[in-house]
Amino acid sequence: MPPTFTSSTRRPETEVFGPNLAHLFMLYAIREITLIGRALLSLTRGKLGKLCMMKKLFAAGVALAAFVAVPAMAQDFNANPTYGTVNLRSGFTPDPHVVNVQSGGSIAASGVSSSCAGFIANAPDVRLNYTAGSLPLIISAASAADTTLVINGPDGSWYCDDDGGAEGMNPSLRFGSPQSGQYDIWIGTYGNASLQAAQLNISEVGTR
Ligand SMILES: [Ca+2]
Repeated sequence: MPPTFTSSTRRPETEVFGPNLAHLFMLYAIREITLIGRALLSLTRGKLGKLCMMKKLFAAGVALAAFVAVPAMAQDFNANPTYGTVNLRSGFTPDPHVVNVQSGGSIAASGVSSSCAGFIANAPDVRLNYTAGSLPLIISAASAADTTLVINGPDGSWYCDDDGGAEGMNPSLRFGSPQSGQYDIWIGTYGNASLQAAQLNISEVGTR
């Protein structure tokens, strides 16, 4: 039996498929008007348009940089150190060089590395610009509180200690053959974010 169209499956008479010259001409006209409009816009906007695009690209770049940078590191070793910069050349006197600081901050040092302890600030507490000789470099803290050390060395590596110092729960880091360059130093408070009075000692003598 041949198929038959019922009223519900029959295409309506008004719906036309295939080429329709009037329709094509209208599309063509719309396309031309759009192109002319765009050309006029770009002429009038000129440098402003370019500036807007550069701003957008810059914003996108900043957003991407932030996205890349944030998970990598909270500590900012480019920030100005809270308790100043120290410039020392091997053989300096007096030894130790002492800087009075407040340990601690709101950031868990474990974010730097799982081997780091305590709470530290974002900006370094002290920056040491060191010119090495043949002596070791010992960086330690002394405090009545339990303090920690986090150091970003000239090689870009992170060094941490909690209780390796001479007394109590003081931290100490010893560089046997230290590199010359920038040491960014954070003194942390172990276990909580409180600020505690502490002494940072920079020395070339002693064992720890
Ligand atoms: Ca400690």
